[in-house]
Amino acid sequence: MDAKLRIQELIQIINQANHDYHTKDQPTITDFEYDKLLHELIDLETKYPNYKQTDSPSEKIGGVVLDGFQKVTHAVPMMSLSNVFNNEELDAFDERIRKVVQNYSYVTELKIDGLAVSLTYKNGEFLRAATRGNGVVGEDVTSNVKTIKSLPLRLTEPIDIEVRGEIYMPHKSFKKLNEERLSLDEPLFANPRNAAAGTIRQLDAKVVASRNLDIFLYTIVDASKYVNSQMEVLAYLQKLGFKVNLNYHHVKDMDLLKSKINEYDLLRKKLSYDTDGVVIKVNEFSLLNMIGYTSKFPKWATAYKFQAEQVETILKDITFQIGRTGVVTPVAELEPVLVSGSTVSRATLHNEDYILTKDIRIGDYVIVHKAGEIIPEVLNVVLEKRKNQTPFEMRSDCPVCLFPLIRKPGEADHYCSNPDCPGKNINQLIHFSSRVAMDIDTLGERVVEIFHELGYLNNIPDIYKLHQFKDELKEIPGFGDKKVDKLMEAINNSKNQTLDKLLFGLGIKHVGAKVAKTLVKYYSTMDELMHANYEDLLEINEIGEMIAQSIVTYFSNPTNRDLINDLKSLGLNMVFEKESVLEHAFNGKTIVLTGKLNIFSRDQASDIIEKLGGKVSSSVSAKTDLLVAGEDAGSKLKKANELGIKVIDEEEFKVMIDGLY
Ligand code: 1X8
Repeated sequence: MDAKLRIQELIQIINQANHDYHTKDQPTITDFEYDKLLHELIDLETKYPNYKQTDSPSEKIGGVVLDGFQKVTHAVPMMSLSNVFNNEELDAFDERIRKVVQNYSYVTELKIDGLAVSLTYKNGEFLRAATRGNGVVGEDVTSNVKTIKSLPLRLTEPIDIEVRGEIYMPHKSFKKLNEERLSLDEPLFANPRNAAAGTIRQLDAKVVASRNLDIFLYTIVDASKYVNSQMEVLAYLQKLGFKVNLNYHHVKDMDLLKSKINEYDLLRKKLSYDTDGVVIKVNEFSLLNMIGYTSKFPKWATAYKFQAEQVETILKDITFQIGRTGVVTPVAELEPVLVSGSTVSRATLHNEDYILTKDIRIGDYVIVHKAGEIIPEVLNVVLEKRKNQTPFEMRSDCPVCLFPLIRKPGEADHYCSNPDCPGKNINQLIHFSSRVAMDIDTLGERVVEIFHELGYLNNIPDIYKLHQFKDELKEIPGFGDKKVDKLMEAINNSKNQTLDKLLFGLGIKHVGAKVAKTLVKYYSTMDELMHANYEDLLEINEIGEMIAQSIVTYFSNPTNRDLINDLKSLGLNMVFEKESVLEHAFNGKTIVLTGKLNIFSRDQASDIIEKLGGKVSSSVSAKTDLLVAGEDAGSKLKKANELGIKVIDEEEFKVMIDGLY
């Protein structure tokens, strides 16, 4: 078959399969068949780029990397909605409408907790997506929105139309993303809405494609050009191929409206995405202008807001847990309850101050929720239900080794004072060998615990001495020749692990996976980092006072220095092999950014400099090689001139990196 025809045919089949799966939730082909067809299409498009079509599903893979986002002025502003929180306020909303018009009905729809976008189609083809922004001016996020699987790139009719809806992150994708971030010691997104908003502002569309955002459409701009009511809008959007949330109802009186709202409140707990209320709109378009608008909201619509998911339960006990840094954390032992879809029986209480400030006591009724939809947390106490519980007192000794706990001035955490605490050590070992750190396959949590119990593993260097006990290990029930040999090989291989993974594995406070990666770019050997001083560390953009202090404190401790020296003599890699950095003028140079940049954001400019092998510093000194001065540059520009340091403006900067980013 002719390639052009086959491409057209494949696009048609795959788009239909996409629509069946992502929009209608009724798959018609298997994942395997889908992947096969998509591969065939991508192969053909690579061979015959001229035949690539604008609505090709291969467009959804991402690939565009932007410098920033263009501003978009909305032809019709994107308004927000007024809120009501109870039935009295809902009645008041209805009465204001009833004063103006009589024969009207309402449409109820779920309020999706995501971010609003406006999509423009021309001749039925997807042209542009813009965020709400401040309602008047938003940002062009077309290449990111294009990656959303349920979004049609071509409508079923060749019309010009602008539609609006909500982009959201389903719970499953959110959980996966946060679990990944947790394992990398990166800050968690507080909720799916923040995660969706953060994702849509990613510059790399491939990252967006990997995070599985989705979209529900609910409005047409200038809808009365096409249809006469909101019920018809929802039907027409579906006909055009859009994904519409099907939990909508046409309601004709207030009693029915209120009982529907109660139904929605039960329903939303079972859904796979966040909703924060019910949107209530007058259905008949002919009445809307009569009811009118305030400066911010339409008067013919409102949002009935739900209470956030918080659950009451009994705090049965407060126990204590030691982590890999030696911090002892109080943990709430709860009467198990269902919170945001899973049973919670333990929750963090953070530290002594958290408990005392909220006056949390054993035996109290407490309110729990899931921070970032993952970490169960006690929010507060139901004081009305308190009987005669005794106030909390922080434990004074380590739950594992019984050494005294110490709390340093200015810190909220309690530490075990035993430098060789077995509780701390075992958690350190588990972290060190984990996949995200040294990645020692088969040396998982359970194996570490067994070896520790039997006295073979007490600290990190012991891992690299295990081979001395190979014969003994093979005698442990469940181990045997093969398993031990495999473990020895994995341990040996881990000696060549990259320096950033080793650094992360050491468990230095505040040095997560990302910080470790940054550090090795500036200090490419362990020795250099060990001798780095506080001021030098602070020169690095991403390193703040807390991290810098923590690194200096760690390496000034003789126990830690001995540990590093041990690991060095055991043959661990202590050098970071730079990936072949382009030989660019920025390579090895210390560069300062100042003033207002217009083409790049600060973060982008810093990123680019670092990718080209330069260091970004925040202050001008004799060590500075180059100053990039944006608009209204002030004291740093003056100082650079005084020191005779080379200064370029943003345009020159752009020229210097042109073609590279
Ligand atoms: C915001 C939202 C609306 C709808 C659903 N979710 C939202 N977040 C809807 O109409 N179904 S309408 C809206 C707005 O007008 N600001």
